[in-house]
Amino acid sequence: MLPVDRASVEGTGLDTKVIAGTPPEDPLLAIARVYFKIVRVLESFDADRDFIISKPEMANAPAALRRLDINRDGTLSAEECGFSAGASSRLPADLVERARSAFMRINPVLAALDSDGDGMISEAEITGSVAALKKLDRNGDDALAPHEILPARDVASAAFVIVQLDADGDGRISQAERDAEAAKTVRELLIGADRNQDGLATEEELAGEIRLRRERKLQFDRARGAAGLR
Ligand SMILES: [Ca+2]
Ligand SMILES: [Ca+2]
Ligand SMILES: [Ca+2]
Ligand SMILES: [Ca+2]
Repeated sequence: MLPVDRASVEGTGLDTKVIAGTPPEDPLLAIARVYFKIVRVLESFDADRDFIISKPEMANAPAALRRLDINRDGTLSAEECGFSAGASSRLPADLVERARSAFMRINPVLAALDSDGDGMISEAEITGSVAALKKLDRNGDDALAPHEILPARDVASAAFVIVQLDADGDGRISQAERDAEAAKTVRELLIGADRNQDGLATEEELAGEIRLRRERKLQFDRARGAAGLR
């Protein structure tokens, strides 16, 4: 598709600049640039740095993963995959542990590679990485584009809430954890998420509630716009 508009058709003089054939940039590309640096596994896969994992780059995944094994123990820890607790090493150890496990779980490429979900990529999982990556290729074009690699926003937001508040580390927010001071700003969200009112909000329930609220807000904004109340 060529971006042709009135100005590029009418002869308006010799200084007219005609820009043609530049495809619109994938809006996810800007996010991918940052994301590939965080999830170092992706940076290691992406040899030509176009933020797409091509078929040959997928085929080379085991070798690319082995390069990340800094301590040469044959497995990749979350840290070797790019996890970092940040500069403030004063964070409580249990919070760092929850963040580490969320890092391996919510980043689709890491979740796919860590097939047994133990938070590390073993030698066997490195060997099986080509097949694991293929499962992420939803549109079957033999390449992984940013839309197939980036985590779903609602899932990431829910995981963030769990990491912050899940004091006993069971992956859910209990009533007691909900009543804690730290939960003050999201208490209403947690109560809303607990649909069956068993006093527990799971990561899945939370992601659903966040998605629902975002959709409702979108609808509200649209209705307001349609009514000329912008
Ligand atoms: Ca690439
Ligand atoms: Ca290692
Ligand atoms: Ca594993
Ligand atoms: Ca694809």
